[in-house]
Amino acid sequence: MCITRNNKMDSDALKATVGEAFAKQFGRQAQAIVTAPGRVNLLGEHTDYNGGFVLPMPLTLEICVAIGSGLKPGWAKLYSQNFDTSAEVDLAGDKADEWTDFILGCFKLSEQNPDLTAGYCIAVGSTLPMGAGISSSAALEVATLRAIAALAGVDPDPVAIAKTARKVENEFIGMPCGIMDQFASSVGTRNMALFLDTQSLDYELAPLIPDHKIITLHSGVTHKLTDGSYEQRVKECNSACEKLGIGLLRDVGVADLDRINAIGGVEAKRARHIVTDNQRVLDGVAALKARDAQAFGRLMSESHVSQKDDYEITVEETDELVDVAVQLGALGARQTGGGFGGSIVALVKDQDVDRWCDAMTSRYPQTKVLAIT
Ligand code: GAF
Repeated sequence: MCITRNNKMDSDALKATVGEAFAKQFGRQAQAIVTAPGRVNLLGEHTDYNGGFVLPMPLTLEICVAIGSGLKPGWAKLYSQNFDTSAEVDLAGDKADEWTDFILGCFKLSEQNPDLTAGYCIAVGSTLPMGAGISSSAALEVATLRAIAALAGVDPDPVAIAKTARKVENEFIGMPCGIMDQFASSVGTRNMALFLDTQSLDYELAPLIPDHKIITLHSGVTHKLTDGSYEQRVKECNSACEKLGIGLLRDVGVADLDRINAIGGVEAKRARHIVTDNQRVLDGVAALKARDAQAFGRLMSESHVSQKDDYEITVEETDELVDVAVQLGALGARQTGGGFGGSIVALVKDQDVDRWCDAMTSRYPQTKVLAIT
């Protein structure tokens, strides 16, 4: 049976356990406790730093941050409940290539301009696995920025939070990502797909298809974007733009495919993925509105092939899982997120969900169903 696959801990329960951990660790009550979700992306991969379209959806898996004042001026005392680890961070210091960098970056770049000469205590807990390609770092940034705002008594603008969280990644962490993950975490609504134009930041919520579920399945291969492959893709897209004489790959579309193919080399492949995945987002939104599960599933599977052949960000394990997912009855499936492992996402009819989950996880014991939405 497929009954315990979704994480049972909801936001309130997570907040309660992180609040307790905070009190135990720091001997005082937290002054604010907030959460932020991870996301699964349905269509439009690596399109965000090209000014394109994306279609992510927030998950019920979240990161929780509890915050309060501290005793050591100029320092944040941190505690990770999941890893039972403590750290002390100098708020005047630089990044240390640790998980604490995400929090430090938020303190430095938050629009609330927190007093960096004051002391802070922070406890972090999570139902969101790391390395699963479902945006644990964006969720940590959004939760930390929300916590800093809550401590200042401010109700922050979700779009501003998303922009600052991306800035933390780009300017403090040094990761040249787009805004999809931070936007989905800060602005998205549960159980709704978020159609975002990453250039204008115009967005629209689109309902999921009735009688079907979006299943997020961790492949068991840890996704890591720190080995330079992500930066490499960004550079290749920039190089494609130079060859095409345009500012952003957003400025070309499927009508320009002949021109794109003519530039040749790796740039043509990367650009082809971006323009076709942009188009798949537009077609996917239309399919959601028409409640056309067959069409949506087909777009998901086509997107996987494009990620595999043109963007070259899939791994053997996710390629196999996607193939088998469809053989076992999914209407479509694709690797989701930054790539090189992580999770796949599949569209499955309600009536097939239990059988499909059981078949996938018994055939591939290293996989785990993370969410059924
Ligand atoms: C990662 C990045 F952080 C996002 O901005 C996006 O580019 C994604 O990979 C790929 O679509 O999650």
